[in-house]
Amino acid sequence: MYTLYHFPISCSSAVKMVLEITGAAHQERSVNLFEGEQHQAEFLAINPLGKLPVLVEGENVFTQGEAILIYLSQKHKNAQLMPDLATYQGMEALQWLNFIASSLHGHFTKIFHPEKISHDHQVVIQNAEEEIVKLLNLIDDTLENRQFLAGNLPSLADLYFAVVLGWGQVLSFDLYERYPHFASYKKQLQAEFPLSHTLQNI
Ligand SMILES: N[C@@H](CCC(=O)N[C@@H](CS)C(=O)NCC(=O)O)C(=O)O
Repeated sequence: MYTLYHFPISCSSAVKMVLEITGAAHQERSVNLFEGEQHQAEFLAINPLGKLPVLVEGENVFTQGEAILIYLSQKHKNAQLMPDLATYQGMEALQWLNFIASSLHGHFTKIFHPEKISHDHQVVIQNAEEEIVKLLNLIDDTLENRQFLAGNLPSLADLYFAVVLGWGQVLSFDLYERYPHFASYKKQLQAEFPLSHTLQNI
């Protein structure tokens, strides 16, 4: 039995999707990021960085979302959420996962918390959005020729990107109007994983 520390709309939703898809037994502990529960002593005792997601399995406490996702994909191989990592396809899926979880998510974090970078919030937000646009352009170009980020099979990178698509409202433009492939991509992804309630509602 896993325990996921989770807040809907946060990146812990990618882990939630994987738990739903694999059918792994799990329970949730809610950490309300809007109410600042991630900074309370009770949660900091579990993850001193005050970040979601956290996955607990028995005595083990796992942090860092990307690592958790890869761990679960390897433990629950039947779900086929990552190709064999020691292959070209596996490496490509890993690259995309890192692109989304680190580069793209990183720029969104600046928009969510501009105060951590500079008192000039507008400049931080504008610069971050410029970087996000470059990365989204690359994703949209990629989806011109393939169904999913790493090819014609979905992977963890797509589940993480689905979560990021849910953050579009913080941008100054409509994601689905600007990027012609995103709406059909999301539909195809949802069709691949009907068991994930979280993905269906993103
Ligand atoms: N990649 C890092 C960062 C994850 C992250 O940024 N989590 C966000 C939610 S999407 C969070 O918990 N933010 C709370 C905060 O920064 O106060 C990790 O997995 O620990």
